[in-house]
Amino acid sequence: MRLKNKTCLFSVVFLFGAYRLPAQPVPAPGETDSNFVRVHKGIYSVGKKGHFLNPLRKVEVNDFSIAKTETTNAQFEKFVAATSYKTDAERMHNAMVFEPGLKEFEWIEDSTAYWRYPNGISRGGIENKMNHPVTCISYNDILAYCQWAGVRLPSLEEWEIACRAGSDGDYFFGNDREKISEYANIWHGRNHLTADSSDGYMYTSPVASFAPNPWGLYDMYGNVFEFCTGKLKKSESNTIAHARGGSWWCSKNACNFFNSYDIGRVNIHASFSNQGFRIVK
Ligand SMILES: [Ca+2]
Repeated sequence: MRLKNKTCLFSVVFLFGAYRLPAQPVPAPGETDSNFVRVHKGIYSVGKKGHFLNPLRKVEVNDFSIAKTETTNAQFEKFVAATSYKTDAERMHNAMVFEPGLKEFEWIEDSTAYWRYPNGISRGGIENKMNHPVTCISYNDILAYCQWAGVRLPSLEEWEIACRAGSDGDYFFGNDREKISEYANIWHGRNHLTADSSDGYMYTSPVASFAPNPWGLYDMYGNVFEFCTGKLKKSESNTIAHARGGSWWCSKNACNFFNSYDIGRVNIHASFSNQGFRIVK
């Protein structure tokens, strides 16, 4: 059921009671080392000269392994099957969904939407999309998944180091934005008033459908925004989380965050059909 239209890519919603997790996290099936890229301890350059939120600087990180792909519906389903976890969207009925015809940055709050029906029941489920990234899950839900799977999210810096793969331009492929279509599922339409499937996908695409970055990581730009841990400043509210890399919804004219430096902000209990995650261990 459609409730109301809202102009809010980054919504503010309310906090519900904490979900109690099983005491013993178990490894998520299918997550083997071949699905990860190892990044070595070292000092790396991140940020962009003159960028207000993400200025050019050096950061030091320890070794970490980051998933080659975004976490899929199939992987999230195993978590739910093992724990009977209820996502924020299922409990709060606050998920934000999209359909063509909406103005820029306008989304619809849909009480029927959650990860199995990421754009609402009327727009179909994920039965044939089990290899697509899971969406309509909140940062809060993702932390629960990570605890169960014995993994974690990348920090803002780790995500960018992995995304850049040693590059220092706006994109891991240089500064020519026109090449984005080789690497990312994004929105190519001038606006969101009419559908755009010109790259094969209007909503999410199966993970690894486009070319990877030089380190073998897929969908670092586009497909879904990827949540990261960390704050942009110490005073930032604990109800705000950050996500990077842009999504299928993002276009050149609206939220062109499919790059190596931009950082979005989202309430930790908000659920959108263009938000997902990849894991680190
Ligand atoms: Ca697309």
